[in-house]
Amino acid sequence: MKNSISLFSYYRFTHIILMLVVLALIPLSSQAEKHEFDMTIEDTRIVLVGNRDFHTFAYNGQVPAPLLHVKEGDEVTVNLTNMTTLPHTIHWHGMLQRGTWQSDGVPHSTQHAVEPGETYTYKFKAEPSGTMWYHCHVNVNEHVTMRGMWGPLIVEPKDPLPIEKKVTKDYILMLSDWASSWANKPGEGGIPGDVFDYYTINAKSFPETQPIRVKKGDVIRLRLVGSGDLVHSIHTHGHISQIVFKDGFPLPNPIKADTVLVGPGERYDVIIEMDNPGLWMIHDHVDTHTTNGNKVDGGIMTTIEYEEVGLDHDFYVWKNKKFVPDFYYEESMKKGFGMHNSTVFKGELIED
Ligand SMILES: [Cu+2]
Repeated sequence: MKNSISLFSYYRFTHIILMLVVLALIPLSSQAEKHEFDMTIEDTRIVLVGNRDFHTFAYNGQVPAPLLHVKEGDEVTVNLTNMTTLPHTIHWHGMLQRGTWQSDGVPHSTQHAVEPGETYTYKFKAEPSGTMWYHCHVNVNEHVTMRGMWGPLIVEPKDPLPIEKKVTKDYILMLSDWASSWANKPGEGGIPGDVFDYYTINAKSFPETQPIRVKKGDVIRLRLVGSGDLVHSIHTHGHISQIVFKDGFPLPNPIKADTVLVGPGERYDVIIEMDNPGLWMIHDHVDTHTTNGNKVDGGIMTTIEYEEVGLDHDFYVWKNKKFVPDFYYEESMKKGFGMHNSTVFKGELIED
């Protein structure tokens, strides 16, 4: 009798322990995480190409701004400190801000702009998922278009699509346009009639952009972000691009294309199978966007480099190029969730 009771309590005990373990593990995968990031804005000088520099108002002193990588449903808190001499904000482009409209970052509408020396805290839930971005909402024409106030916000979906799971390399390409007449006149510019004469991917013009290095069998995802003022027509040679997401939302049927139009504010996620070894151009098909200060070649251009074919071809422009990883945040994207600063994008601090 005594034995059967102790056996019964033993089973009950192990059952309870097992249930507790299961209960603890199940929500772990779906549980919302809390992230808190401190961010500054600093007067910074960056170089687009050659000696073409620009005075920027840089989040954490870099252009593009740091990668914010979170999961759908996570709670995000960002303490923003303005160390420049002009007011700024952060608008979290694409976030629904349900119940948190005062974190939408729009001066005169949701908050007072963050004055020099002040700190403002943004708090919101990361929804919906997808390729999002963040940018200042004060004098957008100047601050976003030609002062580099933009960065990527990637919200991973709870349930990724089967095609997303095939991706082996993930790249972020933020497209911008710059009018050099305002390069060193902070607080001015961004007016009708501005003549844009520099065009960039992640704030660099060809030949200062970097190659996309792949091998046969890779499946790459290009997250194209229209962070400037013009429409860009991104053409990939030798491959079929599948447009899978528009502004973070999955398309009911992915569109096959070789050219993708990206307008201001828009995002397109393009998934491409690397099935054709070679050296292949990716460029803006708006011809004027492949110039630097009115000179060809330049602007929005890069190359897909397959390791199978090597770089040792006398015609290849980037034959001896110094390779800088993480230019497309591809290394930062592997680091898991959080805020990732990148030395690649760091500018030179401008002291008063
Ligand atoms: Cu601003």
